[in-house]
Amino acid sequence: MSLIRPLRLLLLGAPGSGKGTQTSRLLKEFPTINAVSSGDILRSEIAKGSGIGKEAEGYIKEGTLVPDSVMVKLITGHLMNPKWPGSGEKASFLLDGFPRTVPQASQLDQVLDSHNRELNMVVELDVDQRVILDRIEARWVHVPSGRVYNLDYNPPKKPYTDDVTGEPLTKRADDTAEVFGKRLDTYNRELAPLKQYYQKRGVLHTVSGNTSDIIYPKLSQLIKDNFCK
Ligand code: G5P
Ligand code: MG
Repeated sequence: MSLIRPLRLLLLGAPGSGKGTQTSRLLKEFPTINAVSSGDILRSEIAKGSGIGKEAEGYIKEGTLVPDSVMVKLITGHLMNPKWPGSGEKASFLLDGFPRTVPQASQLDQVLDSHNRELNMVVELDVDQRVILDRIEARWVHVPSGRVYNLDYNPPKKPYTDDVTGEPLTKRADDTAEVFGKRLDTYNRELAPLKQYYQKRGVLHTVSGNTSDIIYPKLSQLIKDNFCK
């Protein structure tokens, strides 16, 4: 499906609500979208052993947020990098996991607005938080690509192995019941002011459902209604 004008989308959603899952599905249906996941970028920095990775690792393991200044620099640097296909004025992009505080949102807006690339759709994935913990405990990931599996819901073809590269899958260090509880608390604390911020900008939508199969058609339709006709 092709877009008739650039989509600049942010997905908001609790840990495990399915932001990564919805992103992969959107990229299949709308191949011109370029996606950025702040969590995936941080995990690849950790895997590389970079300075930012070393700084971020402790926060992630604790289930707390990496400081706003670090995140804004890291992600806006990515969005503005001319080598990234999503960086042009006419390009479409999707943000997964950034911004997640009001200071991050307003600093990102300053950068994007000054390049005529303001966010034009923010969608909250509203999933009952009681169904999420089971998913997280069954999640396995392929860090280099960001591909996400679930032993029950979307298992890899070969157990604990990435479908595309054949490399082993790993568990995320923050996918334990204890750390997950903290991540959820952090999300719930930041969500209301962030939603209010985007509501004022007139770009906020919410899609509700307790499985990704229920949410996806609603999300896809929202994009088609606003960006395909
Ligand atoms: P992340 O990496 O952004 P979270 O906590 O926001 O992490 P997470 O855990 O990556 O979000 P998700 O992407 O919303 O969750 O969910 P997902 O991976 O698609 O789905 C979860 C699991 O459920 C998968 O196994 C999937 O297969 C399965 N699943 C999906 N749908 C269904 C379904 O319908 N049914 C079932 N049964 N299963 C399903 O951030 C990590 C950390 O990085 C730092 C923070 O420390 C953060 O905690 N960070 C930031 N810090 C500051 N500012 C920022 N902007 C930051 N961004 C990241
Ligand atoms: Mg994710």
